Amino acid sequence: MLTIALSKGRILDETLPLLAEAGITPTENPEKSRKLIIPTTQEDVRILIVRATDVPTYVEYGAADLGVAGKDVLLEYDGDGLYEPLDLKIAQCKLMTAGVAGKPAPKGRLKIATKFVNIAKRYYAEQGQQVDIIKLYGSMELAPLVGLADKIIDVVDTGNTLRANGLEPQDFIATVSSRLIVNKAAMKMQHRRIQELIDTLRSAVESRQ
Ligand code: PRT
Ligand code: MG
Repeated sequence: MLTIALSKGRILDETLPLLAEAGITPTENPEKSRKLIIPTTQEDVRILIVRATDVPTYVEYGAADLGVAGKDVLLEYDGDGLYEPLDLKIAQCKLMTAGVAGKPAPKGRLKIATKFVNIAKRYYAEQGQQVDIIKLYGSMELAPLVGLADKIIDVVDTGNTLRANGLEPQDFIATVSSRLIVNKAAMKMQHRRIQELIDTLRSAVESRQ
């Protein structure tokens, strides 16, 4: 059995066409189904539906053999039991800082609100800048508007969400796309099977560029 962890939304939407090229199609629509384990047209392949930030956890502990996770999630995840053999080049965006448009940063120690606490710590350490980091779980754009923080760190695609809230993207941190991740033990135990899937997915990705 090969178990693949995916999150609903853009990652699922953009991964299913790639898996289809490897002959793997869910037998029911995962966006509509309430089931969290979805069988596929290949009897020995199943899909687990998990939160985007939980994908690396399922794969590291071997509850899933493979998964698809954003580079933002992987940079934030603290673990080393994962291979990252393939950039699927889907769900592309950027990690950026953002703040109130036209408002200069205050003097002294900045307050940074984000769900990416580890990324924030590393980024400001590299800048040699001391900051206070405030952990949030969502609606980050609100924080600078109500004085909870001076800046946020979030993923940005079109920037429309920032603009709609009077914020502007400021410093670039990293480009983000989704990666195929593989459990290390599974890669050894099911090497041929998984390598074959990686190769098929790689051709599917390349034929799109
Ligand atoms: O939603 P949930 O809390 O369950 O988890 P999640 O937000 O981590 O998952 P999901 O499915 O929203 O995102 C999965 C992955 O998609 C992320 O980990 C990123 O790698 C990638 N991705 C690509 C994005 C975006 N583009 C993106 N635009 N993730 C989030 N966004 C957000 C952005 O922060 C903004 O709030 O979408 C909103 C619209 O973006 P703009 O810039 O186009 O307005
Ligand atoms: Mg989301």
